[in-house]
Amino acid sequence: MKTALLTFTVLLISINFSTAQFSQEPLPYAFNALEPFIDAQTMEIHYTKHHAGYVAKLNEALKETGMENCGDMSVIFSNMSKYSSVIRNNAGGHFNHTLYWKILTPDTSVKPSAKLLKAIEVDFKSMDEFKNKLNKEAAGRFGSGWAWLIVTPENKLAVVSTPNQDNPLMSDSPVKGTPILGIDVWEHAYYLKYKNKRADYLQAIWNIINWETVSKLYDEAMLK
Ligand code: MN3
Repeated sequence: MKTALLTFTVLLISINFSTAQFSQEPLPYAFNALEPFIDAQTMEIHYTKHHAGYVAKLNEALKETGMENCGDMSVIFSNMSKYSSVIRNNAGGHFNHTLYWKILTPDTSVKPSAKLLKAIEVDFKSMDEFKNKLNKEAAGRFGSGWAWLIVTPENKLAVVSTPNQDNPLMSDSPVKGTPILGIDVWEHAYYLKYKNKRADYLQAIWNIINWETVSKLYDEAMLK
């Protein structure tokens, strides 16, 4: 009986330890759904190779360091400097892409909530000024990285950018806040269709922003 219980316990522990901590959510639309603004091949490679790669490498790195049961992503981000650069890059990569898929939509008719629109007008003067500011930040990010609309700790909206797969939730990020919209400006996000013309990708992406999701994330961030 004791042996059986021990075997059962060992089995439970081994199942627990072999469970991958993080996984990709299904893409909420087809690979070709964002055409012509983002092409199907880019979406497929981006989701099944790049994002999937970040998740696999993150789980592997956590397992190697015995940290696979460290908790959720916020635990990693709030203690960022304690983790290796492999965990940093791949945890960021997983979180950032999960947000990116969510804030895009094939439905080109969605609008921001009245509350979010008001906040954008207060903090950036107008929707156009906001878009220009974000595009400028995204175009100006040298090399690979992200441009964000964040809710700051003071509950203001701000446009910032971060290098590589960093984001404003990381405890050692020079810009801090809750991202509610993130634009991937790595070349893998646009190069097949737009080649070197990052600015064209940045113009096109405004057609497919899921303002419903961004508005919901804004409400959630304001409650924090
Ligand atoms: Mn990417």
